[in-house]
Amino acid sequence: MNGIFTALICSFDEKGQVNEKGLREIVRHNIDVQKVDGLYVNGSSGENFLMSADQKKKVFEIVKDEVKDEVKLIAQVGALDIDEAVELAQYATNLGYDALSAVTPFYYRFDFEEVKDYYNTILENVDNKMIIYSIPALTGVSMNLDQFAELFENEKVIGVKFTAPDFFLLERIRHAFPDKLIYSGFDEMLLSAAVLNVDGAIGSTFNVNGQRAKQIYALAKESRIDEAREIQKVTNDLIAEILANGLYQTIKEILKAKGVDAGYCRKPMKRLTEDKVKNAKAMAVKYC
Ligand code: SI3
Repeated sequence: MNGIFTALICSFDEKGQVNEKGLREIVRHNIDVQKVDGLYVNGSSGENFLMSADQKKKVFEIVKDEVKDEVKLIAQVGALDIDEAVELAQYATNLGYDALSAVTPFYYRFDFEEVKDYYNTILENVDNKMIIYSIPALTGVSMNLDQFAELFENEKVIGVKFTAPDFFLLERIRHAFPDKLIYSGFDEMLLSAAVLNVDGAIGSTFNVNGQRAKQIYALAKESRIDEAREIQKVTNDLIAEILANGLYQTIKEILKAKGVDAGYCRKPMKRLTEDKVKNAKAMAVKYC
C-alpha cells in the first residue's frame, strides 16, 4: 500500500451524471500514463460530498471493473449519515477494494469520543482496514497526537491520510507509529513530507502530474534532495497555476487537452470561463 495514489477525479456529463466512458478513461490515464501506484476513489477530488449514495456505488463499481488488480484501490466511504458510511464500506469491501478511508465527521462539531465512535462503528460492520482521512482545513476537525494514538488502538485502523501543513505533528506521528501508514495529502508539500519518511501520498494533481510526484517521492527516498527539489519546484509552478484557475475544473480541462473525456464538475461547482479553459490548455502544453 506504499507509494503515490491519485485522488481520482470523476467525469460527469453536463447534467451531473456519472460519465462511465470518461471515468474509465481517467482511470486508464492514471495507470498507463501517470503510472501511479494506486487510486483513492470518491475522495474530495472525486466530488464525493456532492453525490448521491447510488452514484458513489456506481463509481466504486466502474473503477474496480476497469482496474481489476492492476493497482491498489482505496475507497473513501465517509459520509455524515453513518448508515450510509457503513453501507458504502460493505459495498466497496465486497467489490474487493484493498482498504477503506473515511473523512472525519464534520459540520456538527463532534467531540473526539464521537469521532472515535464513528470509525469504530464502521469497522465493527466490515471486514476491511481503515485509513483515517484528516483534512482540518475543510472539516474543521483537528486531532492531536494522543487522539491519533487512540484511533490507532483499533488494529483495523492502519493509517492516516494527513492533509495538513503541520509538519511538527506529522513528524510526531511518524516517530510514534512507525508501523502505521502515513500518506501526505498536500501535493505541493510532497517533498517535505517524504523527507519525514511518509509511506506515500494521495493527491488530486497526480491525475495530471503523477509522473513527477513519483520522481519526487523516489528521489527523496534515495536522499537525492536537490534533484527532488527541482521537480517539486516545477510541480509547484503547475499547482499554483491550477489553484489560481480553479482546482478540479482545471485538472479536468488539462485531461481533456490530453484526449481524456474528463467531463464537468457537479453543481454547485461552476464551469470555467473560456479564458480559464484556454489557461488550462496552455498548462497541458507547458507541463503535461
Ligand atoms: O480526498 C481527496 O480527493 C484528496 O486526496 C484531496 C487531496 O488532499 C487534495 N486536497 C483537496 C482539498 O483537493 C490535494 O491533492 C490538493 O488538491 C492539492 O494538494 C492542491 O492543493
